Amino acid sequence: MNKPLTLAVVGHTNVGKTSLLRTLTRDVGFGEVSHRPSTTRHVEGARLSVEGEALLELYDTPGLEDAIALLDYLERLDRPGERLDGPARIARFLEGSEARQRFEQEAKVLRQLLASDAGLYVIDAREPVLAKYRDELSVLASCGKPLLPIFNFVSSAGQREPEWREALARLGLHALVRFDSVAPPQDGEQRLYESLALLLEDAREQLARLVRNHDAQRQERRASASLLIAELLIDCAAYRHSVKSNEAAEKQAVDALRKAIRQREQRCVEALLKLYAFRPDDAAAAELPLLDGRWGDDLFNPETLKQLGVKVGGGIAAGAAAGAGVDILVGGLTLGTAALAGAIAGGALQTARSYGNRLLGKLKGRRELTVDDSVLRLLALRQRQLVQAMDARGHAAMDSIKVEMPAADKTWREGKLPDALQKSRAHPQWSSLNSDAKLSQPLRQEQIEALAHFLARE
Ligand SMILES: Nc1nc2c(ncn2[C@@H]2O[C@H](COP(=O)(O)OP(=O)(O)O)[C@@H](O)[C@H]2O)c(=O)[nH]1
Ligand SMILES: [Mg+2]
Repeated sequence: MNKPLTLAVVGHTNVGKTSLLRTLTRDVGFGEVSHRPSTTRHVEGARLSVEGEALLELYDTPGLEDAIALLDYLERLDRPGERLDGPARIARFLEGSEARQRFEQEAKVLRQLLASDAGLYVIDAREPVLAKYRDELSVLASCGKPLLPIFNFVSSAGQREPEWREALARLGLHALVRFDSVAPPQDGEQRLYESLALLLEDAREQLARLVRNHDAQRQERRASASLLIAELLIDCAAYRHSVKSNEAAEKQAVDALRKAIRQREQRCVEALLKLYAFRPDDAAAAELPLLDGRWGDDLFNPETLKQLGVKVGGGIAAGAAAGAGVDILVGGLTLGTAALAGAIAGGALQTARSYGNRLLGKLKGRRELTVDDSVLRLLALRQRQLVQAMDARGHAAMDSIKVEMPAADKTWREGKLPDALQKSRAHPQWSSLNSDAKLSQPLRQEQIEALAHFLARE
């Protein structure tokens, strides 16, 4: 077993050091992130392990606040006739009394860097390269530890990357990584660890393991997300509620159905957020691409469906159920439930639906409420958007998730619905929302997996 590689995350105050740690550890609760300067007052660490083996330790540090004065002070530490090198000067500084008084904050940072294998120097790429930053870099570089500059805020307008590159090159720092901790690039971690491996030859294998593990986890998360979405869709597709055919009872039943579906969607959202290690409210207040956003409230609005480009099927357009997003199928004595179930199972659902209105007018008895195809489409689209947004989101992000419309999601907008959903229509017992649910049926599991597979492949 190797010793974990230790890294000190250093840099000026408020450049995003704590944010970088949050994103690298996928821990939204790490430390305290604030736009106020000097929030991080002491050194705090986090450990990344793979299969129980600690591979990497990251230490957050307070920002360097007075590097100009410190550099002046360091330069005056040489005694007459002496010319100390960087690390010797830092050592002398740390032994002296100023390290416990005036430069207490700076001393904490330098001690941590000296105790680490390397430093990640976080840069707010929007800032001009001011004297205080040059001096800070000069102090840090004189510790004799490898330093990897990390460009944060690179997705912001007005960043000054070229200026920074030049300043870094003058100090002999040529390797650097662009890593925005709020919106990290897809391969951001990989690049970061690979660049580190160039500076730390001995840690190459450890870092490669981290990268592999990172990839594997991403894949696993996606697979689990697909399963969660598949289960949601099957729960909703198989949902069926039989109701007496009178206006009041129907209205009540339709309301209850809508509520149940919304709650079910919210449960899926919460499970997905948890899977991606985000907080429950990271998306609840999110602006959906829809109306101004309470998650789930506009699910049954035909306008919403239109906005999303979901093809609105017969059920919604046809009058009685207009705006309901609910298929009203006709059951009861005359038609016979068996006949109806047969029609559904035989794939004649569309037919049952187009005749729905006419039959409705003629038949009395019980009606069956199910969720319209368009609602299933919308549910699928939304959850997929959420997953995409979380995939691209750093754990340092503070704003709520903004879900953009994926450009090419034709399958769910207008294509034929996957077989698993068609099948589920005929199996009310597959829906956890139905009171007579039998969820452990192998056939149900099979369909969930098939649908998850389909979702993951897209
Ligand atoms: N937009 C954006 N904001 C960031 C990023 N990194 C940090 N911030 C914000 O910058 C501020 C300072 O971040 P923090 O991590 O506390 O900086 P520290 O003092 O260096 O630890 C906070 O308001 C963060 O939300 C980033 O990559 N993009
Ligand atoms: Mg901090």
